[in-house]
Amino acid sequence: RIKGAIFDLDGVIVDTAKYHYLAWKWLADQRGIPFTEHDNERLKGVSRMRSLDIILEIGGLTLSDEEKEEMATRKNELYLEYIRRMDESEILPGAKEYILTLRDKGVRIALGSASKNAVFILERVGLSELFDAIIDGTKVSKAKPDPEVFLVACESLDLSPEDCAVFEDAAAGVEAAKAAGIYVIGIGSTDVLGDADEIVAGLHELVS
Ligand code: B16
Ligand code: MG
Repeated sequence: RIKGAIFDLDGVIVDTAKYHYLAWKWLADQRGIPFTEHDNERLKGVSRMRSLDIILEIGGLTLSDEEKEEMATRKNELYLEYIRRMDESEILPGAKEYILTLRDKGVRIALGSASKNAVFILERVGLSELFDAIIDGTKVSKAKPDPEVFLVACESLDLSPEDCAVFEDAAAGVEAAKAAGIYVIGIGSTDVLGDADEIVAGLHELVS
């Protein structure tokens, strides 16, 4: 029986991957980099800078740190244009219901996301109040698959990793949770989440 539940954001609570893709795609097109939705899978759960490195690698392009900084900032401006328009209709099926069920049982709730825009997104979709702790890309320095984000989430909930469970849709996130010694429920398909302790298609499957 778990005492704390740590949720990833993109791919678990909302589908912001489509907006990340549109923003990166626009920039990749500008640079003549062939970037597909299939490639976008590799960006899931990894930091903004790491995402840029992957895209540049696909294009075989080397940029200066300054140019990279500029490109990442531009990407975020484009991304913000999309997420600014989000509302509660974009919460993935079952996510809110499942979090409410856990809260009713006294389970403490945390967010464990790589995104620096996590607080803004939770506010847009009206879920911020349901979280006892929000650990995101602004609070940790080591990106998934490093366990830092999930370990800090456990600490913030005042619980040990053995008492918690992580809900993750990305391979990097599953790896991070495992490294933190936390039970992990993969959200999505078995081919990317093979290392998870359990796999479900979405949180709707867990709502009784
Ligand atoms: P930002 P998660 C991750 O969110 C996304 O999956 C990943 O694609 C993105 O690069 C990362 O956030 C950073 O996002 O540019 O908003 O800081 O899945 O960890 O909730
Ligand atoms: Mg994710």
